[in-house]
Amino acid sequence: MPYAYDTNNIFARILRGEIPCNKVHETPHSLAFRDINPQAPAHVLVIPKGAYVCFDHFAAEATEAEIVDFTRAVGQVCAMLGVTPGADGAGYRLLANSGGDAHQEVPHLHIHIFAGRPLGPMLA
Ligand code: D5M
Repeated sequence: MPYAYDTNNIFARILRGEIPCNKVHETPHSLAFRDINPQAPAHVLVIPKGAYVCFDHFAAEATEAEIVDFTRAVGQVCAMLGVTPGADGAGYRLLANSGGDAHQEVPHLHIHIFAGRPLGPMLA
């Protein structure tokens, strides 16, 4: 089934500059900004600039340039936040809610980066 992308979703509107965001990082194919409702001291969302609904849409249809750019952007943000794993116990959690059972609220692919405190065991 083809993916139906809602061009009026809130992240599409951020990408068009119609509403502001607290930008952390930008690359040719990706944008990172602070989550409006942070669940950790550092909570950043990384999105591709392309119109992809969810992770499997992106994985199937994004160009290799977009995939490399997006993957690197996530890593760059982790480095910028100073949370890459090290002897000090730092670390982070990545999450991409996709679809109804995962409670995806915004239908534009986004990777959550959570960091800045012990995050506890993985939730199902
Ligand atoms: O999570 C969607 C996330 O998007 C949720 O943590 C709030 C965040 N959000 C919603 N609107 C905004 C704006 N305008 N700026 C920043 N962050 C926002 P999901 O994974 O879809 O459940």
